[in-house]
Amino acid sequence: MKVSAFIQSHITEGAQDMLKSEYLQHVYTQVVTRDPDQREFHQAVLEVLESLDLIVDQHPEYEKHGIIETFVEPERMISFRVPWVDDNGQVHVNRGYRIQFSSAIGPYKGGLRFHPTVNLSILKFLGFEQILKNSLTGLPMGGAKGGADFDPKGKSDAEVMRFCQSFMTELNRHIGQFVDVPAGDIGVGGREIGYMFGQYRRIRGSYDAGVLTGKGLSFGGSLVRTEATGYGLCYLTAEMLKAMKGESFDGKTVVISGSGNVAIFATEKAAQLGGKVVALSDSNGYIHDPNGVNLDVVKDIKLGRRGRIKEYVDAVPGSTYTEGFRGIWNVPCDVALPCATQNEIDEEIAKTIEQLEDDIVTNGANAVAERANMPCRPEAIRVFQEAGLLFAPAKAANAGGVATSGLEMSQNSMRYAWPFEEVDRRLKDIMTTIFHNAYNASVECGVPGDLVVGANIALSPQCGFASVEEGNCIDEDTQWKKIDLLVRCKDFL
Ligand code: NDP
Ligand code: 2IT
Repeated sequence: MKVSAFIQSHITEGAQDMLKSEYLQHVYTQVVTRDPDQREFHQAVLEVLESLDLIVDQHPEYEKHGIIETFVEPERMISFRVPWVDDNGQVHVNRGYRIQFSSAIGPYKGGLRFHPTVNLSILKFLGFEQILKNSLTGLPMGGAKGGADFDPKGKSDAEVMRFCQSFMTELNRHIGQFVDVPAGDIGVGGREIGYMFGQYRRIRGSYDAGVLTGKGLSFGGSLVRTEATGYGLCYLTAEMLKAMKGESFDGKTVVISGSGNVAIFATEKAAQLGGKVVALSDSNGYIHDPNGVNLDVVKDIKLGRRGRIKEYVDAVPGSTYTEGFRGIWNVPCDVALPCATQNEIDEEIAKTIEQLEDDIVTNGANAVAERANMPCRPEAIRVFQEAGLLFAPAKAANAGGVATSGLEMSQNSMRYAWPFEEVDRRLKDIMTTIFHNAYNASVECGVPGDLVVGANIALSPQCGFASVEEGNCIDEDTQWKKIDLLVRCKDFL
């Protein structure tokens, strides 16, 4: 047997173990065979296929229309060079990307990530999940993701500005308010969006406010967008606690990983809803403050000075700092909100969380809600579900960020800005609806309360059928006409 045939048969056998539908086995084998190194992408696809496995046999039309094959292949992948000059005049070259995954239900929409780990596998997984997440919001947005392997950490404002301008010099030709609307993600916040928006406006000579979201309030940004992902996570978690356990955040101890945009505003909302957040982290280590973290201090360090979380202990007596970011999950809690990055929680950490939550919780209302994208390994999710913990997957739990981006686009189109309370009310409504849609879908699939399945199933067929209704491939009749036309054209050449 040739090596490639051996690998192929190995992948096919693996797919047979994980999926019962032959159609989905075929799709998964094709995904892995095409891009064997894209592990994060395989993981994200497999999770969705495992959910679809529960319903796909009752829907032969999915296979007939090639819906799932269409779903897992991006419409377009753009990769480009990003040269920039540092403060010493030295030239550096990074690689930029935009994965335009699906525009079936609206313009491509999704964040930009600037982090040294950025590669095609990570951006494809993020873009793929974004399709489902965006459809869950009920707003007309397709799915995309982009970014660069650039590390903004330790760079001056001027260096970040030059990088963003160079990045947008290429990206501008691929985006537009009706085409593709990027926003922030890890390493891309208000500062970077501002620099990119300015460069877009300069190059295009046109004030297209709706081309980027997460903008500053003085140039078309929406109130609540900064807080939205963290707030939305807490709104959905609160609804999950209420609907599934008759509980609330009140009096609960909360641990949140990360200390970036999302973690900070999740901390704020969890505290407003009565929870006590006792630990936060960054990629170096974590702080533990048994009295509840002082958010003003955290905001000053992270948002004001772009410092490190360990500086917290200098300002707050009684708190401790421990090196190593994974140790945060040894801190006992009722509610765990992973807000840092993908695959931060493996099976071992999940068992620790489950054990610690068990030790201190007597009412059984303990919960894990993913705020980062795909922070939990599949084995970790199984540990939580088998232990009976409430579990909200990222696609549902962190949709508040992109939902509010959608509301920013609406306001830009109206040339009008809603007050804070109006946007916040809409965000809360959207998150509550997402929970109920996911929960109801889980019931319909015979796995009540499994929100992983619920979020994957709730609207994914709708995205697929939208592309079919729009003619996702040329039908036989059209194809023949086209060939006929080509033959006739050739006669004239
Ligand atoms: P930020 O860049 O503001 O913060 C990221 C945080 O995660 C920082 O504390 C960072 O620490 C930490 N972190 C990053 N990489 C690692 C790592 N490899 N190990 C441990 N910690 C790490 O990003 P956001 O808060 O915006 O994003 C956080 C997560 O939320 C991401 O998964 C993102 O995809 C997701 N998300 C973001 C949305 C948004 O609107 N911004 C919307 C929906 C999801 P350090 O400073 O040391 O790097
Ligand atoms: O992962 C995400 O949903 C985001 N980073 C936000 C995307 C957006 O377009 O607001």
